[in-house]
Amino acid sequence: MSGKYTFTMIKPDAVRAGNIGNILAMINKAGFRIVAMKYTKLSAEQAGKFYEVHAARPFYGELVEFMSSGALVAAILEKDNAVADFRTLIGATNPADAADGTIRKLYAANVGENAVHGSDSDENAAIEGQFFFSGLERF
Ligand code: DAT
Ligand code: MG
Repeated sequence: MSGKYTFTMIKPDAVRAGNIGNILAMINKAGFRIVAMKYTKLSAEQAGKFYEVHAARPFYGELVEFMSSGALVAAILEKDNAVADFRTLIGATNPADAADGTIRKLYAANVGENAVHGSDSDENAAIEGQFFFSGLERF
């Protein structure tokens, strides 16, 4: 079982498609509480830093360009078993492989532009949350 917190972004493709409300409704319905949230945009440098672990991957340049291409919604979410349950809610990285009813199955176009981010561990959830939010921005 994972801990109580995870971190998410509603990515620029989903923002452009007008799906912020639909995705937040699914997050709420699945039982996550919003601890922190902001509507913001990353510079290429900031997106590069956020995805630094993927720097050696062939898609890194594309990923950084996409994640800095427009506004996104960043949030810290709370629920028992948050990391694992949120990964279940969003579905596989490639929407073609994502289960029916998942956020990526419903709203993602392809593996590169896949609508939402979800942390992959408690440790990364904490690091990613700190990237966007101070202690004063958490409730
Ligand atoms: P996830 O977002 O499901 O945790 P990841 O951490 O492996 O997936 O990759 C981070 C992001 O990088 C992913 O959401 C979209 C992009 N990405 C991953 N694999 C890709 C690929 N094969 N081609 C293009 N972009 C990819
Ligand atoms: Mg990941």
